[in-house]
Amino acid sequence: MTPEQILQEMYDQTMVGNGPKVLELTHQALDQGMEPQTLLFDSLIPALEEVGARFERGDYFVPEMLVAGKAMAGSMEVLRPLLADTGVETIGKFVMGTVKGDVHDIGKNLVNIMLEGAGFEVIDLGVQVAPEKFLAAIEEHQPDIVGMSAFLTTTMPMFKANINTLEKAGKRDSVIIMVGGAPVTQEYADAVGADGYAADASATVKRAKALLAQRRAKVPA
Ligand code: B12
Repeated sequence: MTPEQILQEMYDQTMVGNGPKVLELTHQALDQGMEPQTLLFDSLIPALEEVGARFERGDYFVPEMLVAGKAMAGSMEVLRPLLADTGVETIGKFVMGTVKGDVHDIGKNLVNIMLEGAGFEVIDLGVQVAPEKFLAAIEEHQPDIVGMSAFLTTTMPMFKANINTLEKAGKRDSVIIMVGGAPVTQEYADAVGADGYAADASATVKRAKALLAQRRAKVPA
């Protein structure tokens, strides 16, 4: 198969949630020397975007979203070590979680991979993370940045709830807070009082580095 054929086939098989085939194609593509980023950005992510669009139109239902998500996640497990170059020196600590009430984790996991690749130590709290759990993780790990992910308009208000909990505990100013997820915008991030927002994983890495540099320039180590 040509690289274009592999990307197309991977897209089609992700859309129908054929995990084993997507995994096989992932290995085949890598064996042929294709870049992991190409598989991610030119096949897997577009496939999930289309799955979301079909769900919105009523052509797909939750089970279809679930199997498509699983198919992508299986491939990401193979791509993860290739994207996250472990040789990089640690540049900062990042605690990350999907907010309470929300189980979407594919976008968050992708951000984690890219952050690790850029040299961040990432502590992943998983999904459905309650405000108290974010607080406990901050107290335990003392991260530079806390990232909160939300994929539902109904769970986005948890950003504010989390920030309120940190404020009450006197921890708000000890961390940089970044928020993200499909429905989140810069305006929303500003409205809840987050320090940073990014629309995708590579923008998150850039923004995280910039926020960290700003903070370190202000606070002498
Ligand atoms: C797969 C999927 C699921 C899977 C999730 C599997 C999993 N393990 O994640 C399952 C089937 C479980 C699911 C369930 C539901 N889902 Co759903 N799901 C999706 C789908 C198709 C893809 C999401 C995804 O992973 N995309 C791929 C990644 C790579 O997305 P991304 O946005 O590009 O990610 C980037 C950024 O967001 C950013 N980012 C992400 N996190 C963070 C964090 C920080 C700090 C930063 C800075 C950046 C950042 O970086 C990421 C990487 O580049 C979307 C459609 C869509 N277009 O988003 C719907 C979607 C999010 N789901 C939706 C809905 C409605 C639901 C359900 C309520 C359905 C139902 N009736 O039960 C449930 C809710 C369950 C719950 N309580 O959470 C709606 C939400 C609508 C809304 N406006 O709120 C969407 C938009 C579908 C649609 N078009 O209607 N879903």
